[in-house]
Amino acid sequence: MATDQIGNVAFVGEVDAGKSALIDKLIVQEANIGKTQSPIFYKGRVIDTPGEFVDNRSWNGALLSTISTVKTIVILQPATAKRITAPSGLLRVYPNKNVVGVISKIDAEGADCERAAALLKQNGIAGPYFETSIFDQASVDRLYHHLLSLQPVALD
Ligand SMILES: Nc1nc2c(ncn2[C@@H]2O[C@H](COP(=O)(O)OP(=O)(O)OP(=O)(O)O)[C@@H](O)[C@H]2O)c(=O)[nH]1
Ligand SMILES: [Mg+2]
Repeated sequence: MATDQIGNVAFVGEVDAGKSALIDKLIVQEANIGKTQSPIFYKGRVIDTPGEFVDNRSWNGALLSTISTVKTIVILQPATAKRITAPSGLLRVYPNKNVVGVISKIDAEGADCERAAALLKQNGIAGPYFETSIFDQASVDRLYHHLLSLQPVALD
């Protein structure tokens, strides 16, 4: 088990995309896997955001200010979704951040990874994409190691 913790990263995506469940598998934390009501800041600046921040245009501003301080944004596109999870153009506000595309819930019924990848690509999110299931730790670990390589942070 790695001793390093990922940090300096915000997770965004529609309601039920699987952000909180994925963070629960990625970092050691006080479990918080119910409905996310407001941004949650974990050690090392790992930020969980509520899906409403992308789903409701009127909260897009709150999303932008919440993620303004992190270096990396992880955008979750559920393999089950038929539409893009992030409003087009929203993530282009910060051109200097890393944007990592994650195709989540790949084990779920109706999952279609190719459709999810096409949606991410159409919306300007570059690959490679990380396909994850919270029931497949190896898939979570691949994302973990990528995030670590982007943001090697020394934590107390
Ligand atoms: N089958 C499957 N279910 C998942 C996966 N990830 C999350 N879920 C389930 O999807 C539901 C929503 O997951 P959350 O992590 O709470 O979703 P969220 O993106 O944090 O949602 P909000 O907090 O509302 O924005 C929960 O019932 C999870 O157990 C996955 O990889 N596979
Ligand atoms: Mg949540």
